[in-house]
Amino acid sequence: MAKKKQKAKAKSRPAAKKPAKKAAKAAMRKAAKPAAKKAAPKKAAPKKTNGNGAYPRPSSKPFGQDGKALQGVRILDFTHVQSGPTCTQLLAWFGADVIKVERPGVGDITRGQLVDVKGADSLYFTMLNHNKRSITIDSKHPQGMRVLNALIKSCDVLVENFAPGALDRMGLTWDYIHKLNPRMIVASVKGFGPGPYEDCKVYENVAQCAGGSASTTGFRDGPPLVTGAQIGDSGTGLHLALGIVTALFQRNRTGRGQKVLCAMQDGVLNLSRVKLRDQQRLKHGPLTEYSQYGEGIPFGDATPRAGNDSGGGQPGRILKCKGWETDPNAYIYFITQAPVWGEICDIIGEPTWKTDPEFATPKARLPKLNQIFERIEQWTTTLTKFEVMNACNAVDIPVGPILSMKEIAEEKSLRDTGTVVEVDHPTRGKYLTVGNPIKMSDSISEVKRSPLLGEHTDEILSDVLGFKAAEIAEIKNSGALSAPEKKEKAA
Ligand code: CAO
Repeated sequence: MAKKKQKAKAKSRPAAKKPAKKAAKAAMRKAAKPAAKKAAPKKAAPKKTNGNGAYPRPSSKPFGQDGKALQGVRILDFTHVQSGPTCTQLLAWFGADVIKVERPGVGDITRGQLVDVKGADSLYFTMLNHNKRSITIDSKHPQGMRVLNALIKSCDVLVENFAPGALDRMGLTWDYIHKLNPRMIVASVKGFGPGPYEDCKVYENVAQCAGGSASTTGFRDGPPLVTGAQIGDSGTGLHLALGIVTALFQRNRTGRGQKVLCAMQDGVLNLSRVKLRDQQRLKHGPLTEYSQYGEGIPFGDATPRAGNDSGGGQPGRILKCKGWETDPNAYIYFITQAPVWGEICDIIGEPTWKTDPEFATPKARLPKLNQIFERIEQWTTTLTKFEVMNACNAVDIPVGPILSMKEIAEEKSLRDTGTVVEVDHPTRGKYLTVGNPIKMSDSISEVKRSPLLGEHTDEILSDVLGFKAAEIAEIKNSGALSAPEKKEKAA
């Protein structure tokens, strides 16, 4: 665990470990002392610091060969389903030792959800739990609690996304954990923050709806829509990971842990903030870049759904390309960005629109966006989406081909960068997954397969927690680590 490493470091660099507060007090005491009679000897120039202590010497090892960013950090991973596992998988990719605690015999419920290969862990599970170790513990069994206590003492962070109150019902309240390990960071995903809905259980689409995404997604004349990107689950997991590393950073200075809470509603709202921007702009007049303005349709009192209009104030639409009649993804996102209006006019064969006062300025174009995009679509339907992309990129017109998951899975450049990775698994064989999307030059992520249920129980008990063989036997015989059938046999 991190503790051992930090002790070793403290020996070799005591000055670097001196807490900032102590250092400041010492400096004040010195300053308060009466001036010495003799002139003080000239002090050596102070070491350059980053505000929290001296930097270590820059490593002499080549980049990518001096460990990983979160090496030495140990995570007690009490997460399940998607939001929490997204967070701990990221931390594991950055080098943290992530120990996933699962219920004996059952494990994370996703192991058995959307099963495609009979008898093997589902892709739902494997794709969210890479690089972790698994231990099974019944947290409601006294011997299970014995193991959990040992884990709490030896880990840096506990991450959980149980339903509200579940962790407390296990006896793992903040006060209990903080007393056992004052350095521990306790990080939670919940559906809602404190308030009227804090006790509600929440899944992805509930969060998308409660966080303002659904009301602003879809077409004006249709119902609210949820998006395929898991902004509620994975999005909140990402937010939580940032909260955890930030809390680890603060702990370097304060020496103590803290609670980190990410509510899914808040995470979705953070990702939908441009729509709250538009809500406030409504008070000052219509949202002129929305298609409905050009179509003469009045605005109501809330940010409307805007179809595929661009959110950045530059009109954009999804347009058909060659083959759209049979290929559901033969489309391209096209933005009529003002700085490249001239290039757009040339490429679609309407050079006179560059100077025609009816089309020359963004303001003049707003009421004619339907006409303009119909004309651009006449051009895009003559080419494939990739041909449109090549032609447009050559003159800096930003466009986005609508890539299917099939195309993404087969895209060579994504394989080359490790964003799409093939992983081998003992019970399901080879499968594709999304690797770490955050690339760091000195902390290279390798994707290792997800653990089988309880695969690392023994090694964690002995190597991490230091239980002796007799203690392990006692814990195991109690039934605290095994499925209920085994418990009956043991009893
Ligand atoms: N040993 C013993 N009991 C365990 C255990 C273990 N190792 N792991 C979990 N349990 C128990 C919990 O203690 C809880 O028991 P009680 O209700 O008696 O206290 C029980 O299992 C169920 O846990 P849960 O309430 O978290 O799970 P659920 O299936 O009922 O609800 C979910 C799932 C996701 C709706 C809920 O956990 C939740 O709202 N989480 C917060 C928001 C969130 O992350 N949502 C995203 C879900 S998709 O990523």
